[in-house]
Amino acid sequence: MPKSATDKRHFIIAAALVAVTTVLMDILLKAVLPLPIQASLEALTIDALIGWHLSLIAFLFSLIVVFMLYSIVVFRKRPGDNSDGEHFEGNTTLEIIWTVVPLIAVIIFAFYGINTLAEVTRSEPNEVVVKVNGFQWGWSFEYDGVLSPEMVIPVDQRVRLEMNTRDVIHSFWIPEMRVKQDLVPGQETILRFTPIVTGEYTLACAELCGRSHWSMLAPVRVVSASEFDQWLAQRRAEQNPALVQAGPDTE
Ligand SMILES: [Cu+2]
Repeated sequence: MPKSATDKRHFIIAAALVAVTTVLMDILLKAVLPLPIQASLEALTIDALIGWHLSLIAFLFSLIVVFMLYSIVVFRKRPGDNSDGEHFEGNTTLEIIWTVVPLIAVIIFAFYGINTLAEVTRSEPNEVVVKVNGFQWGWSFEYDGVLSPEMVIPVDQRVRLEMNTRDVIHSFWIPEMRVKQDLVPGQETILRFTPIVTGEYTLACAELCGRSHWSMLAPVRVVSASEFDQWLAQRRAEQNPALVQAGPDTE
């Protein structure tokens, strides 16, 4: 077989092995990734981005490891062969390819990332506003003057959290919603998401913030719109009976 044909055969075999390994690594990575349920619209968007990243990681891993292992095994030193390897210097075409292709991939992913961020952080009219207060070591929530130790939010409605901390940096994180945002002393930070699955979740602080950081948890309930209105009216009545008696304009 002429040398160029042999090279071509090696390349085709290695490329086929890269393709198969990419698919297997992609399946493996996505199977072992311990992601909780997708309970918000943002979870769908963010997981799609994570998925593409994992596919790219699977491909790059396979490209490097398969070519390396193939070379180690197929081109190993045979008994009695003491000859040197063939001498060659550089390959301009190859260098152009491995510069331009990753550059294009990085640009595509940058645009994809920017679009995802814009989508996840977008504002909407009629957002449900919750003021979130973080402190060492707990959370409190306020709905237009109504205080609550648990966070209750309506399903399928965009929530805007206006977050403040009275001491150190904390971080608001409900894994099922995927989004995460720091609370910074002296500066209000905003976090938006749209819950799509009713149920009970746990809010955790995701920033190491002191001795009892581990216990900085709060219950979160995603309920139907009518249940939310009922809950809010009830809490308002409990906290300020005078306001409720004053008339409907206090709602
Ligand atoms: Cu904290």
